[in-house]
Formats: sequence, structure tokens, C-alpha cells
Amino acid sequence: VARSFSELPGNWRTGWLNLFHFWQEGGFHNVHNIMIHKFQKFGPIYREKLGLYQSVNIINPEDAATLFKSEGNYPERFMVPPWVAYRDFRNKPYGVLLKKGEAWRSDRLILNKEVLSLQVIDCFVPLLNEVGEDFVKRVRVQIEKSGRGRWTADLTNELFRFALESVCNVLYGARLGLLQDLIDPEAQKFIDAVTLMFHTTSPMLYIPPSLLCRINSKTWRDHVQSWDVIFRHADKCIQNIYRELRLDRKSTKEYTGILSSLLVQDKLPIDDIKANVTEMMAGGVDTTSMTLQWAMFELARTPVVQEQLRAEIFAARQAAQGDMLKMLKAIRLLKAVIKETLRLHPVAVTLQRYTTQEIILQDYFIPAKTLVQVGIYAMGRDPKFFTKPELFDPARWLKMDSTYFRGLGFGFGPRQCLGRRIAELEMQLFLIHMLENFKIETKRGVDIGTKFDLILIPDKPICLTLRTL
Ligand code: HEM
Ligand code: 2DC
Repeated sequence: VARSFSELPGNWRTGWLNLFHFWQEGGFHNVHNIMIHKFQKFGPIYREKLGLYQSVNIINPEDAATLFKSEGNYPERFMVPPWVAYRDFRNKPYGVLLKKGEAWRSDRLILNKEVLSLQVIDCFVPLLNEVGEDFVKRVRVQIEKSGRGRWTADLTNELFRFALESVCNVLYGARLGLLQDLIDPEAQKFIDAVTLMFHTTSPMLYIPPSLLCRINSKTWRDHVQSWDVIFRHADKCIQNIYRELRLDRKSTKEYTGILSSLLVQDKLPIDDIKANVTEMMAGGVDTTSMTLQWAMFELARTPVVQEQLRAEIFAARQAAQGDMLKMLKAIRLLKAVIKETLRLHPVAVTLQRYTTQEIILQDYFIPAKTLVQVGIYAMGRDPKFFTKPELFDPARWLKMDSTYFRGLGFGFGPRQCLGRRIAELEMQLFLIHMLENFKIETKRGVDIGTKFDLILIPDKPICLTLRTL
């Protein structure tokens, strides 16, 4: 018979003391390393308490499977307190990110059809493809300017602009022009606001929403201002499309983006459409751009893999004869490159679910309504689940005995990432165009670590060189 919940290893009896230790260990930027350390100390399951929040943490793919198979039709993850607090403070509606129960499920089913389903994602390909091509043009201009056949830079902001341009093209069916030299300052303000919003979230992660606005700290004020900019700018973009649609300026045949589909369908109230489109616009900037930056960095450090990938892309291009949909079906290694990048550099340090019934993990009873976190960053770097985890070896995904519950970068099940298909296509098309045109290089021996800023990001600027092939 399994052991009881109170027998779980970990220092879960002293919540505030733990928060203090956590803080001392540089915790707010080091969550991912502290977790690895705890799994080493306590084994594959431990219980912890930070401030008021209790959780059980697991690392084993089999345990993740047990958790997700029991999640039911209304899975709930940890609700990031400052995000909830902002919406309550300003009286803004929730989108799927923060909704629960039936309200979440009905929104989510409508959105899935427009954002995730196989029928609709083919429509995204031309929209994302043109943004990828424009990024290449922009790099070419920079290379010509340098007069040396190469361009060396920290691409962070360039990639933010690429990512926002991409997600807006599928949301609104319209270009914002962010890959030109002079861009709308409002768009840059939006980009900076999303980064600041994430950055100010992490220190407030374990403070309950009800307390947050009352303390009125600088972090909270910055956080509110960031969301204000995000909501205001998204609202402007949405209004533009709404107006155009009412004037009926758009043709009815061509695909004109997620927002117009949702408006024309009229299944979701306008406030819910707005809330969800705003979440997607904000969720589409730092996530894909950081993943692409890591992917290019890893490809630069492993030229052999870069050459294999380029060969696959050239062959796929040849075979597809200009048919992009066909080409995307012939790039197995590229898809593995993205999985491998997310293994070493996941955006989310953990996946979380509240249990809906009692389950058994590692022979311990876990009661219903417990927050269980799957440490996907720790899992991706553990030799028990990936041989030689430190190696960037995308081909491992094509030859592994089992990838069972190991590729969890976008989460799992009905609550998985809503933007997954957009993100995957956007990243595939970007890398196709970049590898067809440039060699990606980086200085040898520069080690880049990871920093927790709510999402995981590089701990220092990554400098890349793009060289004309
Ligand atoms: C949720 C990862 C890009 C919008 C999530 C979750 C993860 C994730 C791990 C939680 C899933 C779970 O709990 O099972 C990523 C990664 C991305 C990415 C790795 C890119 C590399 C995007 C993009 C969008 C987006 C481009 C917008 C179009 C969302 C939303 C949710 C979500 C709205 C909440 C869904 C819900 O609660 O129903 N993402 N994401 N993400 N993501 Fe993404
Ligand atoms: C952060 O302990 C660490 O995709 C916490 O596009 C647990 C936690 C809960 C939810 C996670 C969050 C972490 C990281 C960022 C995620 C978020 C769910 C969605 C969000 C993974 C792991 C993200 C980046 C969305 C954000 C959309 C938003 C800007 C509107």
C-alpha cells in the first residue's frame, strides 16, 4: 500500500522560512537550478511550500503521464497571481489563460477551431512564410551595409519584431511593418511592455492577488503599467480590423486572419474575443523569439548539425517544387531541432496541474486539489531520461527507444499551449529561410546560462554572426 501525503520528502512545513532561503539563493532568477538541486537532494518527488503556495514536484515522464491522464476535461494550472490581480484591479475580462471550468472550456473549444485545428493551420503558412522571407531581406540589407559579407549582432529585438509581426499577421491578416528600419513607436512600446510584464511578474509570483495592489510597490506599479500598454495597443489593433470589417473592405474569399473569423462567426461575445486576442498577441512575442534565438545559438555551436539540417532543407525544397505545405511535411530533422531546443531551453520551467482526484505518484498518495508541477527544465537535463543530456543532438528524437511524455515544451492535453501550431509553423518557416540563406556562427567557448524571468531566457546577450552562404 502506498505511503501517505505527509511522508513526502521536502521542507514543506516552513513556508515563510523557505521563501526567505529561496530569496537568499538568488531564487527569483534561479528557480530552474534550485529545482534541479532539490531533485538531487530529495529524489524524483518532493513537496514544498513557498509563502502560502504548496506544491508537489515531479520529474519522471511516467509520473507526468499519470498526472496528465487523470486531468479530466477541465484541467487547471497554477494561476499567476499578478496576472489575475491586474485584471481584477482594472476590471478586464479573462481570456483562456486565466479562465476556469465551463467558461474556459467553451471559449477554448471555439478558439481551438480557429487557432489549432488542422483545417485552419494551412491558412497560416503563406502569412508566416512572407514574414520569414522579409526577415531574410532585412538581414541581407544589414550584411550589405557592413561590406564584409556578414552581420554580427545581438538579435533579441530583431526577433521580438519578427515574432510580433508574425503573430499579428495571422491574428489580423495585416502587416505592421516591423521589419522596416523605421517602425511604429507604439509597436516597440508594446514589445518592451511584454518583456517588462514578464520581468515584474517573477518577484510577485508567490504573493496572493488580494495582497498585491494593497502593497503598491514599484514592481506592482510597473506591472500594471505594462499590462495597460499591452491592453491599449491590442485594443487599437482590434478596433482597426473591426472597423474595416464593418465597412466590408475585405474580400470574402481570401483568409483574413483569426480575428475576422471570430468576428464573422459571432460565437464568442466581443469582450471575450478581445481578451483572447490580446493574450495571443502578448503570448506570441517573447516565447517564439527566445526559442529561435536559442535554436540559432545551438546550431552555431554544432556546425555538423547545422549542415545536416541545411541538407535536409535543400532536399525538401527540391522535392516540393515550391509547394510549402508539401515542404513542411519533409523536414523531420527541423522538427526535431525545435524539440531539442525546447528540451534544453524550455520557455516554461514547469507544467502544473491541480489534481481532480486522488492519484499515486512514486508510491505516495496525492490528494485531490493538490498543485503538482512537472519540472520540464530539470527533466530535459537529467541523464536518466536523455543520454548525454548536455549534447545538442536533435537526431536523438528520431532514434530514441521512447519519447513517452518527454517532449512537453508546449504542455499537454486540452489545456496545452493555444499558440502551439502558430509557434511551430512560425519557427519552422523562419529556420528554413535562414538556413537557406545564411551560415549561423558564434564565438567559441562563450557559455550562456539561463535566467528565470517568469519565462526562461538567456542570462546574457547572445551574439550571433550571419554570413551569406
Ligand atoms: C500556454 C509554451 C508560444 C499562447 C502555454 C503553456 C506552455 C506554453 C508550456 C502551458 C501549457 C499547459 O499548461 O499544458 C509555449 C512555447 C511557445 C509558446 C514553448 C513558443 C515557443 C505561444 C504563442 C501564443 C501562445 C505564439 C499565442 C498565439 C498561449 C496561451 C496559453 C499558453 C493563450 C494558455 C492556454 C490555456 O490556458 O488554455 N504555452 N507557448 N503561446 N500559450 Fe504558449
Ligand atoms: C512560471 O511557477 C513559473 O506560455 C510558475 O504565452 C508556474 C507557471 C505558470 C504558468 C506559466 C508560467 C510558469 C510561464 C509562462 C507561461 C505560463 C502559462 C502561459 C505562459 C508558460 C511556468 C506563456 C508564456 C503564455 C503567456 C501569455 C500571456 C502573455 C498573455
